[in-house]
Amino acid sequence: MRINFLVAMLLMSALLLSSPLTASAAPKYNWRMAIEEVPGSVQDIYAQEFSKRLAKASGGDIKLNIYPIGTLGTARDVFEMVQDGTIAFGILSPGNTGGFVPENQIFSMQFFFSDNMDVNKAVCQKSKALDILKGIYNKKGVKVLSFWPEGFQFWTSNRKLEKPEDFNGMKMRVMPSPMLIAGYEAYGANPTPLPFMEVYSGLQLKIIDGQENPLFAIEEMHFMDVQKYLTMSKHGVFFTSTSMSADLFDSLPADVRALIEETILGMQDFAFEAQAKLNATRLEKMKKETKNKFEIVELSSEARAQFRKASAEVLNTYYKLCNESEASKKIGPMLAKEIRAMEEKIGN
Ligand code: 6CS
Repeated sequence: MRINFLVAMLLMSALLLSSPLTASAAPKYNWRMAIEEVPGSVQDIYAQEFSKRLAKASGGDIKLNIYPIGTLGTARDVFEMVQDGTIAFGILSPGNTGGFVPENQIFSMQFFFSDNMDVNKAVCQKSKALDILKGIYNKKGVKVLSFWPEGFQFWTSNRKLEKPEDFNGMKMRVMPSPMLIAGYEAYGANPTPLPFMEVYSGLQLKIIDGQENPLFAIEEMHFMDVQKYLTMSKHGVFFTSTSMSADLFDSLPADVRALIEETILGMQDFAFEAQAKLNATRLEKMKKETKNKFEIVELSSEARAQFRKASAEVLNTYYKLCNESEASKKIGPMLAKEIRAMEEKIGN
């Protein structure tokens, strides 16, 4: 009798433990977040941390499910899914979305931002020009919670690139932004837009001769295995944004909106440190892995001045691509002024 009672108790506790009643309550907000990069990337590290912080700050009410590039489509597909609210969050980079928000193509200007990444970070965090840009995104259904840099852009190629003429006729892969195309046309190159996940095979099959990306991405996508040269050009900055469906954001209670915005603010330093660490360590990793076969080309300040000069006129293309919109005419000069003012404040 006593043994039967004990067995019954044990069975009951086992049932209780496996019962859904004892499982933690389901999150109130179960959202999808798509990133444009692969697991282990800067965007992935950011999204994982953002998800943890949102869950903690909301006491488990918010759950993010993260989808790396390819799992929900291309970067452009992801923009449209955030726009129509199919997914809640996306890390959306201007280089991929200039076709949707032409004014964001100012981010794709070469030799426009600062050589001091702290300046670029500070401008992302407080900028009247970028507030105008955020307003344009908002009208298109996308709430930009923050813009942030993922690192300087560098060239990889199968020919040595030391002056603008070296780009002559070169099939340079770019993200699908008309501004990026204009930037390389100014050097005489033959720019070729291609989705991120097709770049490795494009280089391998010699459909393209070169591409641009931050160091962390060059390493994790193994571009160094199918390219001869890495030019330390720092010709641009890879900027991205943490964005949300604007309709969804607006439909949320004020306290949830505030919690999301506070969490985003707290992510600023985290994002900056993540990109700095990954870019630094992966350059060393590449050198080791390729046994220094990936030739590193340093650009002299004279060479950079030549590229800078060839790039300057592309600013006019920016205005044209924006149909000479009033907003673009404000954003261009305002942003340039903010960058220079920040350089004066904290150095260049
Ligand atoms: O080159 C590209 O297409 C990609 N590069 C990075 C660093 N992130 C996403 C983007 O699509």
